[in-house]
This record gives sequence, C-alpha cells and structure tokens, in this order.
Amino acid sequence: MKRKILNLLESTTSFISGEEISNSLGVSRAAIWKHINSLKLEGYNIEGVSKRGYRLITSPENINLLQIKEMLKTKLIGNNIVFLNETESTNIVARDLAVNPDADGTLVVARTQKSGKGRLNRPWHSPLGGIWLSILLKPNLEPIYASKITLLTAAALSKALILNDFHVKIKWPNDIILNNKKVSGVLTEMSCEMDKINYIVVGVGINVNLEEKDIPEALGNKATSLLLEGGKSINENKILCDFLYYFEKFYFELLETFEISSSIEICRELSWIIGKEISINGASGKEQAIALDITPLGQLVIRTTEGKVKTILSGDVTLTESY
Ligand code: BT5
Repeated sequence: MKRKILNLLESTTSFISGEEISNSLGVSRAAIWKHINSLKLEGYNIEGVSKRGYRLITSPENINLLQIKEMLKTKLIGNNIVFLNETESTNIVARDLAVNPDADGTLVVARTQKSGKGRLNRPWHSPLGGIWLSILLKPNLEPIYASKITLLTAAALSKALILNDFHVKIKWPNDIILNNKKVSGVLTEMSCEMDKINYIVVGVGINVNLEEKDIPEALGNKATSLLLEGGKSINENKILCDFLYYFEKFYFELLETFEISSSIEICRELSWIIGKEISINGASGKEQAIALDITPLGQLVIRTTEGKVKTILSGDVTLTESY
C-alpha cells in the first residue's frame, strides 16, 4: 500500500487530497496518514496541507542534510554545512561567509539555484535533482595556485563518478563530459592580494537526477545527467560525499606538496581533448590548435595551426568537429 501511495504522489507535482487517495486505493484516511508518516521516516519529504492534501517534494535520493552528514568521510570539508532549499547561487552564499574566521572548509549546498552561474557570468541551469554546491577555502597559498584547484576538482569529480560506474572524461579545465555531453562543471572564484589568497570558492554543479524535461532545449544536445545516461535515479547524497572525499584528498596533497600530481595524472588520462583538434578562447584570443598534453602545473599544451607549441593557463575549449 505504501508503494501505491508513493506511485500516486510521484505521478504529479501538485497536491493530491486524502479523499482522492482514499477513493482510488480503497483505504481509510487514517491508514494513509500512517503510511505517509512511515514514508517520511524513510527520507521522503512530503508536504501535508489541510484541505489540499499531500505533495511529494523530494525523495531520499535527493540531496538531504541527514544523509550527507551520515555519509561524509572528510576531516575539514563540510565541518560546517549550510543547507538551503533555494538560493540565488551557492557561490555567492559561500563568498558572503568568507569574513568568518572559522569558515575554512564550509560547504554550501542548495536544492535549487535561481541564478546559478558559470564562468564569465554565463547562466548555470540548476533545477531540483542536481547537486549545486560551493566549498569555501582559506588556504595559505599564493594566487597562482587557484587554477590548480579547478583541475583537482575536475579530477575529484571524475574519480567519484567513475566509482559510481559513470565513465566520464575531463574537458580541460573545468567540464566533466559523459557520452560527449556536459554532466558537470566547476567555477572557481577567488579573492586575493598580490601574494596571498584571502579565500577561494569552488562551485560545482552535477546534473544527477535531471530528466529530459529539466534540461532547457537550448542545452539539449550539449548537456546530460547521470539519470539520462544510466537509466535510473542515483543517490545524490552519495555522489556528493564521494566527490568531497576525493576533493579533500587532492586538496590536502596540494597543501602538503604544493603540487597536484595525482590530479594531473587523472586529468591527462581522462582527457577528452588531448590529441584532438580544438578551438581555444584564451588570453590571446581565439585560436585553432591540437591539444597535446597537460603540464605538471596544469597548463594545456597546444600546437597551433601555424605549428607553434604553446602552454595555456586558462581558456574556453571546444572540439572543432562536434562539441
Ligand atoms: C561552468 O561554467 O561549467 C561552471 C558551472 C558551475 C555551477 C556551480 S552550481 C554551484 C555553484 N554555484 C553557482 O552559481 N555556480 C556553481 P562554464 O564552463 O562557463 O559553462 C557554462 C555553460 O554551460 C552555459 O553557458 C551553458 O551553455 C552550459 N550549462 C548551463 N547549465 C548547465 C547544466 N545544468 N548542465 C550542463 N551545461 C549547462
């Protein structure tokens, strides 16, 4: 019976009255109430409003603070968690927390973002069903290390997704690609002085349980989700905690050695662009090139159409043939 009630709730985003459930399943209102309470204990977030009925808001697979706290295996990242149903952008929330002296490692997670952002202020679509998070860091490092944090984040995302059987690729420097479509992106923002980082905010978006209807048409053939590629819904809390585990591991490696060797190895091994013709929009404008390698410092090595070999610190890459 519990499953039947759940089927009804899952069939709509609106309220279903107790009477409707009772009539269609032939059970008493008291029995419905009992089953709804038991579903809530299993992690289903069900809203009950008198005279309107019940409405399913989220399933246990969706982000929820309780499960994150249970599964998190990190030492620093997520010691403080700010959990929000909705916000403009988790990166903005994290940035505003940076004045707090104990904020190092704070994790901000939101179920939805109204103005999620990508690099260069491009919009980031953030409906329910994704992981939208920001990590606030206050490392004792020089600003030059900030771009390494983007790469180690991409490496950690890949490790976590591969652990969960999604064979992703990395599009240097900040995209995670699954079956030739973008499934995740990283936005690293920083406040610094000449020789000192004040704080870094690492923003990560992962399309986990987004359905086709959740992806705007304009992104249709460029974006995908774990649900769409794997054919079943995935526990968002597990993906988030697996990611944070690897993120912390690679971040500590940077703090201890000032290098990100393990992450670079992963970025090279899983590169979606090495050996391919690309178009790169970087500091020196747009160029056609072949991506050759990623250096130990995390720069992209390219050979331009004029045959010049160069290293690029950051830029926007597209594959010339398809992407
Ligand atoms: C990124 O930028 O890929 C960085 C995305 C970071 C998002 C996270 S969510 C939590 C945190 N809070 C924020 O406000 N942001 C971070 P970029 O490489 O510039 O890619 C942006 C482009 O990706 C857009 O112009 C769209 O074409 C595309 N896009 C937008 N939403 C998408 C989505 N959900 N999935 C895949 N592609 C998307």
